[in-house]
Amino acid sequence: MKISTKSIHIGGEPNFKNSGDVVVPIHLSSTFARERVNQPTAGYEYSRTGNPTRKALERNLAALENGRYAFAYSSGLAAETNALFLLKQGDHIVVIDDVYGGTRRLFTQVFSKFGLNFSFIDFSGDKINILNETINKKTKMIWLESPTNPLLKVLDIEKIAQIGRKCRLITVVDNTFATPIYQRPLELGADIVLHSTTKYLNGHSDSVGGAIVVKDKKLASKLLYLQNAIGAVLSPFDSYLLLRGLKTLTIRMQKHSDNAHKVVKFLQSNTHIKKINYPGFSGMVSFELDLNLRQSIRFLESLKLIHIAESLGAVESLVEHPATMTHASIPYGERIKIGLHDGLIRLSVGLEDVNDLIQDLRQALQQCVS
Ligand code: P1T
Repeated sequence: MKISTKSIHIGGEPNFKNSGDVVVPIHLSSTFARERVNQPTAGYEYSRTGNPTRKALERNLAALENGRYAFAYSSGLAAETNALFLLKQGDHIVVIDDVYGGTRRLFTQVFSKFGLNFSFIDFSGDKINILNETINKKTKMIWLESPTNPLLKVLDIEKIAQIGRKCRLITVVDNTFATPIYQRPLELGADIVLHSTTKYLNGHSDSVGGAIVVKDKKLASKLLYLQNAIGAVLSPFDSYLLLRGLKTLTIRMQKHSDNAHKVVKFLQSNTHIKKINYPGFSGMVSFELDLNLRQSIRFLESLKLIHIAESLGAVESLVEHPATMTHASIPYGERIKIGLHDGLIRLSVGLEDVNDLIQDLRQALQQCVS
């Protein structure tokens, strides 16, 4: 089955013994009655442990990433929390330097208190060998986003996963920006693929969620245990919304990508833009304005159609200022070292008519320098 077919059908197969629904019903029951003490009905006991709507979603997500097991959580950060709880005190994790600000905050401000140690380094492109120098006896995990947030660097997942395998590490790939339409990390040798489903997978800015997909049975049984023990699970209603959003993932991603290509072409013609980051697929673009902080803010506030908002990957275009919004929790020196300057703007190109988007960007660029 091709991915667009999987996203519509897997997990939602009609049950002809019941009513034959073609849409997965929302099972709100928090618990499930059983006839015998030792026999949960159809495998369900309690909705934190397992819920039929969430299960349908998890089957769909596993299929999309070509994995075998999927787990849905109440947010992307909850998914990350579950992945980190695979480790123990004293373990070391090598992390790509350009990650979502909230991810860095979770690692440096929360998990470091419990004895996990993190090295944030740039191992993109020909800097990949830095990995070998940074990995030590205590290293247990390599963590990356590709494309990264917000500089949109594309990493060589296959080579990184090879290094991970050789050193017996768990390679985690946050696939939020690429989605399984453009990149399937498990096929490239990664052990864990992770998503903030809040973004492209749901696609409509009306649900916060996260997911993990794996192939390995042992890893899956540890994650299943943690999902229940930690309890940050996705609700039945959000699971339904996500299943609904996923049905149009392929077609949405094609249009995000088409629109982004055209927006990039327009931005290239503007003299106030000194650098554009666009990986050539998906709908995320970031660019650096040759302007001061005040003018950059003025640009954002002059946009009429494109909303200034955190988050990305939805039908409506969103724009944000990483230095003061999504990555504000990173100390100034660190931020500049990574390359997150005050003039950097991140744009999530939505599904509007691209000429309306370009017109909005054009008038805002004129406003901010006038
Ligand atoms: O917001 P949440 O669903 O908890 O997901 C966290 C997260 C994880 N990974 C990546 C790559 C992300 O971009 C995010 C969340 N990012 C934003 C809210 C943002 O505007 O970048």
